[in-house]
Amino acid sequence: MQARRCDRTPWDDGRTMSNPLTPAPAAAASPLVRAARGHPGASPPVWFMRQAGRSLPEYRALRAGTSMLDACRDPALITEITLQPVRRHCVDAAILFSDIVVPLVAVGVPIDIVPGVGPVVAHPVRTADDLAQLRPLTPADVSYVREAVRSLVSELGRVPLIGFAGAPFTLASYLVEGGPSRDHARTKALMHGDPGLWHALLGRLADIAREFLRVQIDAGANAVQLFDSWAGALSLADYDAFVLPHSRSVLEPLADAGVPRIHFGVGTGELLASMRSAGADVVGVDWRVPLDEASRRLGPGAVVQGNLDPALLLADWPVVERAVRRVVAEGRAASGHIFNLGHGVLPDTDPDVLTRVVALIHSLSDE
Ligand code: 1CP
Repeated sequence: MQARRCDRTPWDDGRTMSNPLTPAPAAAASPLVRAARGHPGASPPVWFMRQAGRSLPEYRALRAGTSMLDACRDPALITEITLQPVRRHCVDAAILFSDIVVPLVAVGVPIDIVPGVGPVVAHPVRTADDLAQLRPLTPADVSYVREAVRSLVSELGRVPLIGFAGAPFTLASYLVEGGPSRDHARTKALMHGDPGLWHALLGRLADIAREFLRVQIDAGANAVQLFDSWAGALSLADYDAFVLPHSRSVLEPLADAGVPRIHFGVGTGELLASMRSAGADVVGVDWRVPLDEASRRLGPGAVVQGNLDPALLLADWPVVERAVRRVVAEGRAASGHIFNLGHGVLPDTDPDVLTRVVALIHSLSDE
């Protein structure tokens, strides 16, 4: 199985590496990694959250008859599904096909991923006894992830692979609620009602998330993203007191791992500066705050990722093109910009529009 070489990649367009003496593997010197380090090129590197998944007919065909969790434990399937959007769209990064609950399932938490719903937990975690069941993750628990990352790194060549994990708060929300939640009410009630148990739970989830990221980095992932998708449900005061220390304990110890760390959440306009202080190199921004305003809130030297509203991809092309150009222009206010959506690709998205967005962004370096 060979990743198709896209006809034209940002590596071939005449840009020069500012430090040609560094003997880094090609993926580690890619536009994505360079932008994350604050060395932007003429146009931003681009990938899409949920680029592997239901918008692709080849994904739906491959997944037919296999449950989501079984797919996440099969190195050959992980590899193929991860490569599909890279071949099709010529994006500047692959993201590992997995799920944020995979390491929890791997340590024995009874979770199923229900089609059309998401992760459902058979026995929600709400007491000290429940917490006692949550054991640490060891690399052997996720050997299929290590194997998939190794095979992907060799298939992808100079296209970087992004590994990921769920942040402690977002993982806790699924464990405490028992599944997807709109208001995260039980989670907030536990946070305020039993802060001791809350911090113990988040501490344990932070250890699991950090170990899961380390497995992926050790196997060759070129960047990692910490998804705190539901952090925007919190006030700044609650985020700072109950969540930030634990996200920091995931991200900070990985500083010396040598790969950029991206930290993303939805609806986090009020939390951006705090999220940056958790220690990531790049802060992901949803579509609610323009990237120039997000850069101002983040402070000097910040690198941003985002932030096209995924719903706009369902509009006519002139609307999409105008919005893409606006996001790229606003991203220039930051010290680096990785183009992405403000959240994941919606299942009804026409994949040809995604391909066209990538081509448009790559063409901007010629203007
Ligand atoms: O039946 C199916 O096909 C399952 C749908 C699906 C897919 C394709 C789920 C269930 N997870 C995934 C893959 C997935 N999950 C990826 C793949 C890599 C890529 O981006 O291409 C990633 C990065 C995730 C991470 C994830 N899972 C997050 C964080 C990102 C985000 O979208 O905010 C979250 C919150 C989850 C939980 C989850 N898993 C699946 C669903 C439908 C959900 C969300 C449920 C909810 O609304 O709470």
